[in-house]
Amino acid sequence: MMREIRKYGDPVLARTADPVVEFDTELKRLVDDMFETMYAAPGVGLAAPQVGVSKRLFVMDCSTKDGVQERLALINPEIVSTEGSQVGDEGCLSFPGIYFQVDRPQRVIARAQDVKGNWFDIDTTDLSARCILHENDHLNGIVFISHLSALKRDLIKRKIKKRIKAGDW
Ligand code: GNR
Ligand code: NI
Repeated sequence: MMREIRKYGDPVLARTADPVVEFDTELKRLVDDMFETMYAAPGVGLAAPQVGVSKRLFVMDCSTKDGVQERLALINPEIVSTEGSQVGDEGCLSFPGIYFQVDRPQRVIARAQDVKGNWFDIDTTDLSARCILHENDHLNGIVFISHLSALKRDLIKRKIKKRIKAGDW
Protein backbone atom coordinates (compact mmCIF):
# COMPACT_ATOMS: atom_id res chain seq x y z
CA MET A 1 0.00 0.00 0.00
CA MET A 2 1.27 3.46 -0.91
CA ARG A 3 1.74 5.97 1.90
CA GLU A 4 1.67 9.75 1.68
CA ILE A 5 5.11 11.41 1.67
CA ARG A 6 5.34 14.25 4.20
CA LYS A 7 6.92 17.49 3.02
CA TYR A 8 9.23 19.89 4.82
CA GLY A 9 7.21 21.82 7.41
CA ASP A 10 5.55 18.68 8.77
CA PRO A 11 6.70 18.38 12.41
CA VAL A 12 7.32 14.62 12.10
CA LEU A 13 10.37 15.41 9.92
CA ALA A 14 11.94 17.49 12.73
CA ARG A 15 11.48 14.85 15.45
CA THR A 16 14.04 12.32 16.72
CA ALA A 17 12.57 8.94 15.80
CA ASP A 18 12.08 6.14 18.35
CA PRO A 19 13.90 2.78 18.19
CA VAL A 20 12.00 -0.16 16.70
CA VAL A 21 11.29 -2.74 19.43
CA GLU A 22 8.76 -5.08 17.83
CA PHE A 23 9.87 -7.12 14.82
CA ASP A 24 6.34 -8.16 13.94
CA THR A 25 4.05 -8.28 10.89
CA GLU A 26 3.15 -4.60 11.33
CA LEU A 27 6.83 -3.73 10.85
CA LYS A 28 7.02 -6.01 7.80
CA ARG A 29 3.96 -4.24 6.34
CA LEU A 30 5.49 -0.81 6.99
CA VAL A 31 8.72 -1.85 5.21
CA ASP A 32 6.76 -3.24 2.22
CA ASP A 33 4.73 -0.01 2.01
CA MET A 34 7.89 2.09 2.21
CA PHE A 35 9.50 0.18 -0.69
CA GLU A 36 6.33 0.58 -2.79
CA THR A 37 6.17 4.32 -1.98
CA MET A 38 9.90 4.82 -2.67
CA TYR A 39 9.86 3.02 -6.05
CA ALA A 40 6.72 4.89 -7.14
CA ALA A 41 8.09 8.32 -6.18
CA PRO A 42 10.71 7.45 -7.57
CA GLY A 43 13.52 7.74 -5.04
CA VAL A 44 16.63 5.83 -3.98
CA GLY A 45 15.82 5.98 -0.26
CA LEU A 46 12.93 6.63 2.12
CA ALA A 47 12.93 7.04 5.91
CA ALA A 48 9.92 6.15 8.09
CA PRO A 49 9.38 9.76 9.32
CA GLN A 50 8.81 10.71 5.66
CA VAL A 51 5.65 8.60 5.73
CA GLY A 52 4.63 9.99 9.12
CA VAL A 53 6.04 7.16 11.26
CA SER A 54 8.54 8.37 13.87
CA LYS A 55 10.54 5.12 14.05
CA ARG A 56 14.21 4.38 13.35
CA LEU A 57 14.17 2.63 10.00
CA PHE A 58 14.67 3.35 6.33
CA VAL A 59 14.64 1.55 3.01
CA MET A 60 16.96 2.14 0.08
CA ASP A 61 17.83 0.89 -3.39
CA CYS A 62 20.79 2.58 -5.03
CA SER A 63 21.26 -0.05 -7.76
CA THR A 64 22.21 1.42 -11.12
CA LYS A 65 21.92 -1.65 -13.37
CA ASP A 66 18.48 -1.91 -14.98
CA GLY A 67 16.29 -4.63 -13.64
CA VAL A 68 18.56 -5.63 -10.77
CA GLN A 69 17.16 -4.40 -7.48
CA GLU A 70 19.23 -3.92 -4.36
CA ARG A 71 16.51 -3.62 -1.78
CA LEU A 72 17.86 -2.84 1.67
CA ALA A 73 15.90 -2.14 4.85
CA LEU A 74 17.94 -0.77 7.74
CA ILE A 75 16.26 -0.89 11.14
CA ASN A 76 17.77 0.83 14.21
CA PRO A 77 20.82 1.78 12.09
CA GLU A 78 24.07 2.97 13.62
CA ILE A 79 26.87 4.68 11.73
CA VAL A 80 30.03 2.85 12.81
CA SER A 81 32.57 4.94 10.87
CA THR A 82 32.96 7.21 7.87
CA GLU A 83 35.92 8.01 5.65
CA GLY A 84 36.89 10.52 2.95
CA SER A 85 34.60 13.00 1.27
CA GLN A 86 32.49 13.41 -1.87
CA VAL A 87 30.47 16.29 -3.25
CA GLY A 88 27.40 15.39 -5.24
CA ASP A 89 23.88 16.39 -6.15
CA GLU A 90 21.28 15.52 -3.59
CA GLY A 91 17.51 15.68 -3.53
CA CYS A 92 14.87 14.76 -0.97
CA LEU A 93 11.34 13.49 -1.55
CA SER A 94 10.22 15.83 1.25
CA PHE A 95 11.61 18.78 -0.77
CA PRO A 96 10.13 18.23 -4.23
CA GLY A 97 11.98 20.02 -7.03
CA ILE A 98 14.87 21.15 -4.81
CA TYR A 99 18.39 19.85 -5.53
CA PHE A 100 21.84 21.01 -4.55
CA GLN A 101 25.34 19.77 -3.89
CA VAL A 102 26.07 18.31 -0.47
CA ASP A 103 29.47 17.38 0.94
CA ARG A 104 29.36 13.89 2.52
CA PRO A 105 31.84 11.18 3.50
CA GLN A 106 32.83 8.90 0.58
CA ARG A 107 32.62 5.66 2.58
CA VAL A 108 30.31 4.53 5.36
CA ILE A 109 30.36 1.49 7.62
CA ALA A 110 27.01 0.99 9.35
CA ARG A 111 25.22 -1.72 11.29
CA ALA A 112 21.51 -2.27 11.45
CA GLN A 113 18.84 -4.88 12.08
CA ASP A 114 16.81 -6.53 9.32
CA VAL A 115 13.03 -7.09 9.47
CA LYS A 116 13.61 -10.21 11.59
CA GLY A 117 15.77 -8.32 14.08
CA ASN A 118 19.09 -9.85 13.00
CA TRP A 119 22.06 -7.47 13.01
CA PHE A 120 24.14 -7.02 9.86
CA ASP A 121 26.97 -4.77 8.72
CA ILE A 122 27.18 -2.72 5.57
CA ASP A 123 30.36 -1.17 4.13
CA THR A 124 29.65 0.98 1.09
CA THR A 125 30.71 4.04 -0.93
CA ASP A 126 29.49 6.70 -3.38
CA LEU A 127 25.71 7.18 -3.82
CA SER A 128 24.85 4.35 -1.48
CA ALA A 129 27.01 5.88 1.31
CA ARG A 130 25.41 9.28 0.62
CA CYS A 131 21.98 7.69 0.81
CA ILE A 132 22.63 5.96 4.17
CA LEU A 133 23.79 9.25 5.69
CA HIS A 134 20.85 11.20 4.22
CA GLU A 135 18.36 8.64 5.56
CA ASN A 136 20.08 8.36 8.94
CA ASP A 137 19.80 12.15 9.27
CA HIS A 138 16.01 11.87 8.79
CA LEU A 139 15.87 9.59 11.87
CA ASN A 140 17.48 12.37 13.89
CA GLY A 141 15.16 15.11 12.63
CA ILE A 142 17.85 16.48 10.31
CA VAL A 143 16.99 17.34 6.71
CA PHE A 144 19.45 17.95 3.87
CA ILE A 145 19.16 21.75 3.98
CA SER A 146 20.79 21.52 7.44
CA HIS A 147 24.04 20.83 5.54
CA LEU A 148 23.91 24.20 3.75
CA SER A 149 25.28 27.54 4.93
CA ALA A 150 22.75 29.64 6.88
CA LEU A 151 22.55 32.00 3.92
CA LYS A 152 21.66 29.33 1.34
CA ARG A 153 19.32 27.62 3.80
CA ASP A 154 17.35 30.83 4.38
CA LEU A 155 17.12 31.38 0.62
CA ILE A 156 15.58 27.93 0.16
CA LYS A 157 13.25 28.40 3.16
CA ARG A 158 11.96 31.64 1.59
CA LYS A 159 11.33 29.88 -1.73
CA ILE A 160 9.41 27.15 0.10
CA LYS A 161 7.27 29.72 1.96
CA LYS A 162 6.35 31.27 -1.40
CA ARG A 163 5.45 27.85 -2.76
CA ILE A 164 3.29 27.11 0.32
CA LYS A 165 1.41 30.41 -0.27
CA ALA A 166 0.96 29.49 -3.94
CA GLY A 167 -0.42 26.09 -2.93
CA ASP A 168 2.54 24.42 -4.65
CA TRP A 169 3.92 22.45 -1.67
O1 GNR B 1 15.58 9.94 -3.91
C1 GNR B 1 16.50 10.43 -3.29
N1 GNR B 1 17.65 10.69 -3.92
C2 GNR B 1 18.84 11.02 -3.27
C3 GNR B 1 19.89 11.52 -4.04
C4 GNR B 1 21.07 11.83 -3.45
C5 GNR B 1 21.22 11.65 -2.10
C6 GNR B 1 20.18 11.19 -1.32
C7 GNR B 1 19.00 10.87 -1.92
S1 GNR B 1 17.72 10.25 -0.94
C8 GNR B 1 16.34 10.77 -1.86
C9 GNR B 1 15.05 10.25 -1.28
C10 GNR B 1 14.82 10.82 0.09
O2 GNR B 1 14.36 11.89 0.31
N2 GNR B 1 15.18 10.08 1.10
O3 GNR B 1 15.06 10.53 2.35
NI1 NI C 1 15.16 12.71 2.21
